[in-house]
Amino acid sequence: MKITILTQFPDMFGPVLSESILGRAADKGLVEFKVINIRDYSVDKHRKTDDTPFGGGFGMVMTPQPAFDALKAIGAEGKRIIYMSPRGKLLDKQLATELSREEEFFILCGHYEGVDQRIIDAWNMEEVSIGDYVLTGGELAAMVLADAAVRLIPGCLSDPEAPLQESVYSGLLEYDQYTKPREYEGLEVPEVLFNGNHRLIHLWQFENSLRLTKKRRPDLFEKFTETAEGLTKDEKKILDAVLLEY
Ligand code: 6GU
Repeated sequence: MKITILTQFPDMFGPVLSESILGRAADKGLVEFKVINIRDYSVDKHRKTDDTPFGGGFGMVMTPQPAFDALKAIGAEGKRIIYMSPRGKLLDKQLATELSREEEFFILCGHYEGVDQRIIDAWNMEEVSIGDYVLTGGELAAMVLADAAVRLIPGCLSDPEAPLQESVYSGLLEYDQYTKPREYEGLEVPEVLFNGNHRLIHLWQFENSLRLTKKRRPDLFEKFTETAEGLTKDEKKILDAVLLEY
């Protein structure tokens, strides 16, 4: 997969794309990141990329010329282009999964008050937001989107089942995790995790996930109870008990 990011702040991306799991995915050849500085395409003598908004208002708006020329120069015509914006549709697991299967896509990061609408319209961009809050720019959001998509590329994570078992991908929040030591400053790990009975351990984890999801994300919990299929007898019993609680 190839992901090309267009930004006025290319330096923000360095370590995020080269370290840890994203860096390893790039080393393995699963993904190629390219970061393009929009300023490099500005024909303005001060390399300006934004200007004041028509109609008045606060902030600066990205001008069409540098973005159009950058997009033409990198061959983005007819390609999937995402514009990171708090006005966009919310990033979720469906979109992350879909993007993880793309051969190539582009991400435009805006700043200040946004970009000239003609950039979005003429290049048929898809607006994507990462949540109901406003960031100072699209760069952090672009990194979130790239991370969420790349980790789902087959071969990126060591265990291919991992993404399916975790939190939102299974429909429930992930259960509590513990590691060594067994006792730390008088704090103990739940006894069930040591009894070697994988069925009991699984049921404890299932119950823990159910309770947590019901409390924190009633929306996900309701969806899970409506669509839950293929539960074992024991799992159903636990679900019924959790459903009956307060
Ligand atoms: Cl994609 N961009 C900005 N600037 N703010 C956001 C966002 C994106 N998603 C949520 N807030």
